[in-house]
Amino acid sequence: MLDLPTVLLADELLDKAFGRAAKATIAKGPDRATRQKNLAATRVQIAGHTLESSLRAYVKGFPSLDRLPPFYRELVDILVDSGKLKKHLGAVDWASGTCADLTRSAVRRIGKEAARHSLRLRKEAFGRLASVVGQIAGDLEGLVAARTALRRLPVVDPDIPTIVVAGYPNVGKSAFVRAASSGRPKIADYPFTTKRVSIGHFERGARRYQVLDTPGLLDRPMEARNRIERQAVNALAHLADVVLFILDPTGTAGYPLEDQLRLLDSVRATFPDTPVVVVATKADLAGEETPYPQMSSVTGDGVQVALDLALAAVTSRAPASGPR
Ligand SMILES: Nc1nc2c(ncn2[C@@H]2O[C@H](COP(=O)(O)OP(=O)(O)O)[C@@H](O)[C@H]2O)c(=O)[nH]1
Ligand SMILES: [Mg+2]
Repeated sequence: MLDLPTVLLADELLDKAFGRAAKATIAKGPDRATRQKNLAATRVQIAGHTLESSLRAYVKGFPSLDRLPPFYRELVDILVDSGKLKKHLGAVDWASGTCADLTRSAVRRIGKEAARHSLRLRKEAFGRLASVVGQIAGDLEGLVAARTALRRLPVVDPDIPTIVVAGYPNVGKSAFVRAASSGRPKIADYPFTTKRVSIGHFERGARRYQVLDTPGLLDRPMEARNRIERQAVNALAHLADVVLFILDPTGTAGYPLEDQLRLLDSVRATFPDTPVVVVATKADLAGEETPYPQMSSVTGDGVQVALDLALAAVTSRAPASGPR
């Protein structure tokens, strides 16, 4: 979801900058001495500019965490220490400016001094640039790690209405998301658990909706959650316009109906501002009676009705009362 710049480590960045500089082999000038000075100045300029602009692009390319949608902000907070990230970006910004200053003064000196000093001055400038980049080597490593973590965020659209599916394991949540989706649900990494989130889309008229299956988060009593999982649930609360709670009254999931109803209460308490719609699934199999509408993801019966009920709950909600 986040389009982040590729960040090079210190050595890679220096290789790139000095490699580009080395490609400059001829410089203009009326005589040999001037050409020698110009070549040294050009090399310093190329190396310095490459470093300055690459580092500046890293700083600009990282999203301002404050401007992310709340769902992502909450997840980013789990994945990276935003205080550290700010420090890394600050250091890289400093290095970018310092490379620019060093380059300017080195080029000026090469211009002022005799041609026989050009080579030495160029080497000194390269040494200083390398030293500046070396000082932020750890910060670049931090950015590379943050980028790796942030790229694993699930691609959800925080702006389209979202149905979040809940219920015990094996009740048929994934089967429902598949049955409800017009295409194949996308499977995305779910950074805070070993599970993977699946995201399906469907249309009603001109409007697009997404259905989200979040294994490991809304399939167990909330008390069993660790801090990170609780934060992930909080992130979901920003996203969910409605929770569709799936009951399996057939016993095939291995959880008694009584336990499932207790989880339902817990989910309701977790999302006090979000409507929760309940459906009973696996209607193609024999099961206990429940007062809830029935569906089967195998035959497809009742799947559209379940979606309609969920959407009716979304649209009837007063927009100002939501967690957004
Ligand atoms: N007969 C029947 N089986 C279903 C239905 N929905 C899911 N299942 C089966 O129940 C098992 C668990 O389904 P799954 O979607 O993986 O459950 P999840 O853990 O809640 O995501 C799988 O073997 C599915 O094929 C249904 O409507 N009818
Ligand atoms: Mg599943």
